[in-house]
Amino acid sequence: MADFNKISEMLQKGKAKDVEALVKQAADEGVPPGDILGKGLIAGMSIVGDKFKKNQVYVPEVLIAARAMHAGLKVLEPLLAKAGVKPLGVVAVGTVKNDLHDIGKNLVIMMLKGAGFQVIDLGIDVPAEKFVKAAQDGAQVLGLSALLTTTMPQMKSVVDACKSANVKAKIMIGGAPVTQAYCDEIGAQGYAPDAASAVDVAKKLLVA
Ligand code: B1M
Repeated sequence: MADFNKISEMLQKGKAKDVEALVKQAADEGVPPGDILGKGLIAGMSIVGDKFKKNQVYVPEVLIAARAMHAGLKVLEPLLAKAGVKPLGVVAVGTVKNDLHDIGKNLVIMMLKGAGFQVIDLGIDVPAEKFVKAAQDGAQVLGLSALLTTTMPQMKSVVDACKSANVKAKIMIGGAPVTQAYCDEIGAQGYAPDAASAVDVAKKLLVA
C-alpha cells in the first residue's frame, strides 16, 4: 500500500535515497505514477514552497528537498511518459544575457518541476533570440531571471523580441533587483518575488 505521506515527509526532509526507494516501491505495487507524483512528490514540494515563502525554511533546505524530488522524479519520469501523464505546461527558464547568476534560476526551475511543469533550462547569459526560439518550439511561459541592475534591460529586449517575432508565450520575470513596477514598465505579463511564487504566477499565466 503506497504511503504518499511518507514520500512527502521524506522529500521535505531531503532524504533522497528514501524518496527514491519509496517511489520505486509504490510503482512496483502498481500505484499510478500520476498519483505518486501528485500526492507524494508535488504535495511534499508545495509544503516546502509554502514554508520558503513564509521564511520558515531557507535556500539550503529547499535545495536539499529539490534533490530528493529529483531522485523520485528520475524513477517516475519514464513511467509518467508511458502512462501519458501530461505536464501542467511547458516553461523555458533562463538568466538573461550578460548575467551569470544561476542559483535563483535553478530554485525557480526546481519549484516549477516540483509543481508538475515541464521545464526547459536555457542556462545563463541567454540572448533574447534563444528565448524567442524556445517559445517558437512550444514553451508557453518564458521565465527570465536577472540579478544585476545592468542586465535588467535585457528583459525588455526579450519582451520586444517576442513582440517582433509575434510569439504567444507569456513572459514571467524575477530576480533580486526586479519589481512588479519594472514588470509593468516593460510589458512582461508576470512578476514573481521568489521561487515558490513563480509556480503560482506560471499557473495564472497559463490560463490568462
Ligand atoms: Co554577484 N552580484 N556578481 N555573483 N552576487 C550580486 C547580485 C550583488 C547584489 C552583490 C552586491 O554587490 N551586494 C551585485 C549586484 C548589484 C546590482 O546590480 N544591484 C553583484 C555583482 C555586482 C556581481 C558582479 C558584477 C561582481 C563583479 O564581478 N564585479 C559579477 C557579475 C557576473 C555576471 O553575472 N556577469 C558577479 C558574480 C557573482 C558570482 C559568479 C561570484 C556569484 C554567482 C554564482 C552563481 O549564481 N552560480 C555571485 C553571487 C553568488 C552573488 C550574491 C552574493 C548571491 C546571489 C544569489 O544566488 N542569491 C548576490 C548578493 C546577494 O544577493 N546577497 C550577488 C540567492 C538566490 C536564491 O537569490 O538569485 O535573488 P536570487 O533568487 C531568488 C529571487 O530573486 C527569485 O527567486 C529566488 C529564490 O526565491 N528569482 C526569481 C530569481 N530569479 C527568478 C525568476 C523568476 C521568478 C523569481 O521567474 C522567472
